[in-house]
Amino acid sequence: MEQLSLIGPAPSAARTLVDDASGRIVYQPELVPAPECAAWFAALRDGIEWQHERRPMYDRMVDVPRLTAGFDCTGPLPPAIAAAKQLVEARMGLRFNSVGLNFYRDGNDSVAMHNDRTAELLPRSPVALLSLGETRVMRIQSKARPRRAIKLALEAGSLLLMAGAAQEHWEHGIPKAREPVGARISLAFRQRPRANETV
Ligand SMILES: O=C(O)CCC(=O)C(=O)O
Repeated sequence: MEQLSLIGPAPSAARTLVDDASGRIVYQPELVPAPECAAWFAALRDGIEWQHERRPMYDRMVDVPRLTAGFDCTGPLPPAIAAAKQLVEARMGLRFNSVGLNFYRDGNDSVAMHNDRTAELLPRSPVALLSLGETRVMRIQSKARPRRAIKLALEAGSLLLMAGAAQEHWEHGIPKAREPVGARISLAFRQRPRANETV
């Protein structure tokens, strides 16, 4: 199923960050042209019913420091998500059945270091993160010590692909920004296991 080559011309060369037994992590800048990035960002920012989740941490409930939303791709999708999914799938030669959205309103919003829960993914299936809006820095680090660490600026229109065993061996997160920064939206495309369905 996994096929990482781009279909059609890519405006900028992909950068392979990791490609070994621990997984494959590839950064593709400029996957989406700037006009689509701007249109999809505005449509999602203004048109999605964003959730402000609260989660237990130790003995109290805390705000999740970003807004979130999620869609099962077997049902109808907002047009901007359907268009983004179509472009990502065509470019990457992959299919996805789920998309999770994160809205980082400013530099105070973040996501802690984590890996995607492998029980909620098809075994060793790829996860593709599409970035819209302002650039934010992602930290990627190996679980094994001594840690290998990568700092990556996720630019608008870029796609970060984490494939193979990457979720087993690597963590990723977006720390709060030190400098003022505007809003960013990410779309995380995934292949979720479902009864009687292949993607
Ligand atoms: O916003 C991003 O690019 C990262 C999102 C993420 O790590 C997640 O949804 O699990």
